[in-house]
Amino acid sequence: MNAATKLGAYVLGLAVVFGGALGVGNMTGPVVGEPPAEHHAAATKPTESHGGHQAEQTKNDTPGGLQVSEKGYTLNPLTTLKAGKKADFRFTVTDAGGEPVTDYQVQHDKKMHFIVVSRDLDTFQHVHPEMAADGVWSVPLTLESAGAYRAFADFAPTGGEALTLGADLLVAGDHEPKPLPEETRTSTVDGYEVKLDGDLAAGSTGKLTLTVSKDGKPVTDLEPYLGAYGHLVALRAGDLAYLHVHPDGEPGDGKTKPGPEIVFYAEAPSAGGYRLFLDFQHEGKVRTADFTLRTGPATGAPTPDAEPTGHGEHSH
Ligand SMILES: [Cu+2]
Repeated sequence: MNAATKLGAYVLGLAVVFGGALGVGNMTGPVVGEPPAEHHAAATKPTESHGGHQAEQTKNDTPGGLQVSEKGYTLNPLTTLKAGKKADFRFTVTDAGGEPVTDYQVQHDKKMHFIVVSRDLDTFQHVHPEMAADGVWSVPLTLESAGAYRAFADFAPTGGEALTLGADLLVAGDHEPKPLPEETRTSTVDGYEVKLDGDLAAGSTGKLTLTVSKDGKPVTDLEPYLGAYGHLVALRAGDLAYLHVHPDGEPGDGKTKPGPEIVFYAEAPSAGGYRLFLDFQHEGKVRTADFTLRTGPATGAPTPDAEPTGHGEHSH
């Protein structure tokens, strides 16, 4: 048992945040967690207001995903990948005693969310490994090109708090890194167009609205994917820190519509460039839209595009 575990506070964090362990706030723990699904109600705690979560998120502002080892838990990649070759990528998470962790809580329908991005933030994959009885996780993975990648393991050990650990994966060969794209607020994928409204603000919570359309028509029948209509992962350019992101509402709560808008609240730990990746499901298939935002320094004033009410409720 991790001595640092502060279960009470942590449980709050668990309830609300979005998947991706976005740990702004070590103590809060990152999280994944819209608490939707009845079927894992035992693992996650009852829902709780976003306001409640925000209140408790102020203790420590070190973002998640920056460390390979944190709070006694360590991410250990066991496989070296070759460019363009699909392989069974294996890893463990070990505890303070060096033993592989085998007991995990379910967050967003899964015990492990595994995200791999190229270090230049050009490519993104969000996959769900399977764990063997000995605690070794594995997932088929292809990294198309050579270069440096960052892998994030987003999980919560049973009895511990949610964590996002990050490890570098290096793929041998020639590599041409891409510069961070200019600010991009529209993303096209498989005939879908996703538009991003709202802004990230350093040090306060901003509202981000993603609007999905297809062939020029709003998509109003998005399908729940891992307990939400969309999953947003946001990473800071320069060090790939995870942002704290959580969705506004969830399928079946009586007020959240299945599109065309998906609303998130996110807080940027600093001014700078960010890449955002949205997973959404429609007609049985999950697709990823990507965006680039640049945020200015904290001003204490509402960001220009933020809606007064949403912003007020969520700032702190
Ligand atoms: Cu996941």
